[in-house]
Amino acid sequence: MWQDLGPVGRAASSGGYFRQPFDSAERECHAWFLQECAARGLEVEADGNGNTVGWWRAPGVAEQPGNAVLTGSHLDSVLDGGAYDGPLGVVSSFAAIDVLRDRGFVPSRPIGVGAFVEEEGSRFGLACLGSRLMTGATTPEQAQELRDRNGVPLLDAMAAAGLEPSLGSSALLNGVGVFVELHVEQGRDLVDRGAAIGVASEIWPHGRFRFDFTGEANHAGTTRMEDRHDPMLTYAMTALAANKQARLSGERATFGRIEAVPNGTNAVPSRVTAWLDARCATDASLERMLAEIEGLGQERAGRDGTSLSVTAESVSRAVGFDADLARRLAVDHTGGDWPIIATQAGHDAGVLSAAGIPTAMLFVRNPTGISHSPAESAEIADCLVGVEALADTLERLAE
Ligand code: HGY
Ligand code: MN
Ligand code: MN
Repeated sequence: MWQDLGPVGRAASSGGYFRQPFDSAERECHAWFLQECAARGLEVEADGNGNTVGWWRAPGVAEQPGNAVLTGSHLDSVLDGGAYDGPLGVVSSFAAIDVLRDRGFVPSRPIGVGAFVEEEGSRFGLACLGSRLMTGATTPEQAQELRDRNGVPLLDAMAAAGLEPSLGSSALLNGVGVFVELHVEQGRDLVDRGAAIGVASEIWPHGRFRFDFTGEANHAGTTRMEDRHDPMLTYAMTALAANKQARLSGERATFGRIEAVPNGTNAVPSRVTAWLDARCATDASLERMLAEIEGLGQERAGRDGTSLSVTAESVSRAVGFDADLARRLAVDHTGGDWPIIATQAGHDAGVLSAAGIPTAMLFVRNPTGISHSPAESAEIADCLVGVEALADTLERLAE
């Protein structure tokens, strides 16, 4: 399975992945998903948001409400992303079902493998769009306002990919009693602990905020420095202030995306738009950090004679996973209990947990801890341990 997915959407230059939702590479991943479901006789169900689940219902499995076990992850990637973030969870879910069948295990509950769409928000800007629509955390009205960087509306992108979107409506979670997502670790906690598998305790609150710096376009040569209203300067000082705030509080602030208008070489820009990704230990500290950074930006704008407006584009509140479930899944394994660790990375599991579905995450060790980069990695041995761990977990949940 890993080799089949490997070439899909991979850039020859960087080795990174471009699997943005509803584009050809991501749709090829989706077709692969459907093939793997068919190969295992899983019954495929899709919703109007682009999410899909393949169900394993052993013969005679009673369909009591709230007793289904859902696993899976996402197939879309960030721009120039790694191979594992998302797909490792989906491939491992199919492999775990194969392991359970090899063991002769017959689940007394339905087991589903899910593929959630646009988890990264890398095309339409809202993280976990598919699972947010599925749980109602985002309304269809909000979602249909979303556009990609070329101005293509979400519904047009879905239709262009051959889908018949019906945003918001989803029966995929009906009857789901528990969700468990396996994911490559995006950090070095497991490396430092010498553990191959970890269980998530919480997801830090985090958000994406668009900073619009407006100045005055002018000639790069004839305009004296003291006569300028240069938004690039206000942006630069705000980025440095954000970095300092995060270092002081031991939290996270990143400006990774920027657009300058008109982006000319010999002109002071009229406008600079930059996106801040901020992640903090609590909701309150996230709000505080944003206020600090915006305040420092406004102060600098005052000195530069520019203006700044900040718009929250995607906010994910703190997620505390079900502690009893985490402990139940983490203990009593050959080789010892799995560590229960926090993460600063958002996941569909966070959205389902916030919607009240008992949810757990399994992390697989990433030797470098690097993610959202072509350098993201995981050892095949650890990935295979992850498959066994997911199979054990599904067995505990579905027996
Ligand atoms: O950005 C995140 O936290 C996640 O990887 N989507
Ligand atoms: Mn990611
Ligand atoms: Mn992910």
